[in-house]
Amino acid sequence: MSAYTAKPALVVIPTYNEAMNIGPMLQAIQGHAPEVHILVVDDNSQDGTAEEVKAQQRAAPDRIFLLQRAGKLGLGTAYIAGFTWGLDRGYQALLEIDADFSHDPREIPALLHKLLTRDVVIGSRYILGGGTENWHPMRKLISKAGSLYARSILGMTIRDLTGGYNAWRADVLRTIDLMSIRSEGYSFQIELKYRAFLAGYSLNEHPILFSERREGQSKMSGRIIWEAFFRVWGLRFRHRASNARLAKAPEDLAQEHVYSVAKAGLD
Ligand SMILES: Nc1nc2c(ncn2[C@@H]2O[C@H](COP(=O)(O)OP(=O)(O)OP(=O)(O)O)[C@@H](O)[C@H]2O)c(=O)[nH]1
Ligand SMILES: [Mg+2]
Repeated sequence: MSAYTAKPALVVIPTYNEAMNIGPMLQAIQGHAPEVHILVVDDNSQDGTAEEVKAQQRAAPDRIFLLQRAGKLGLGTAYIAGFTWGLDRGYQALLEIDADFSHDPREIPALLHKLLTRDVVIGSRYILGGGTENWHPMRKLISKAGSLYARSILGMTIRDLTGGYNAWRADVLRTIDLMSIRSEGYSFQIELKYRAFLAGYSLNEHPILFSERREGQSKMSGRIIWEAFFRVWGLRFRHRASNARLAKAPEDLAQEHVYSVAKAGLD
């Protein structure tokens, strides 16, 4: 535990045109979890999002960081860039959260506390105590059915696979080879969890209440929903291929397992 507690957690926030949300969100995170560091990954938003971050950064230059990318490159690569930035700097716990207040920053301490004894903590709308607020019944149905669909194809027991309010131990993110992930949007969230599951890490769900975004517009699209719909099959076939590989090389598997357990024990 010592390495984990020695360095604060890093909260990563991807933003695209979130100027009205990001200032209050940075304030709220600092209010509820004053010890964390925050990295905003902004994709050249044209509404002044980066300027809002810089304004807050002046008051907390050692705790708020900004990664600016050239254009809208997608949620998945924004997280890969943010996680890589954090891993390179030795953060031992990294947390994903949206900028728009759909994810209540009050839950950050609870998610990080659970992470002390788990590898991954998933903010979950679909376990007891969790839920969605003010959602159109159709959106609720699509989201719930999407998680159920992915869960049954991938053979996982996690109830909320598409959510983006999750805490990760650095070990897990290092092991799952972030750079090879090509998914975007919801399927990015599914793939991260699936890779951690395949690598044998323990995934634990923590109930969260998901609210409608506070300001601004959604960046999700029908294309992103369809991407998730088809991509889970690709993930599953890759899983089958890796099972076949492991069946051929049980000694290698044993080696890998011992290695990951030993690594986990170091923290
Ligand atoms: N850097 C970056 N951030 C993005 C991109 N697309 C979305 N985001 C951010 O990712 C988070 C989630 O996107 P949202 O549009 O809120 O998606 P959603 O929560 O599924 O949809 P709503 O409930 O309608 O808001 C927000 O903080 C967005 O600003 C992108 O291409 N690049
Ligand atoms: Mg949102």
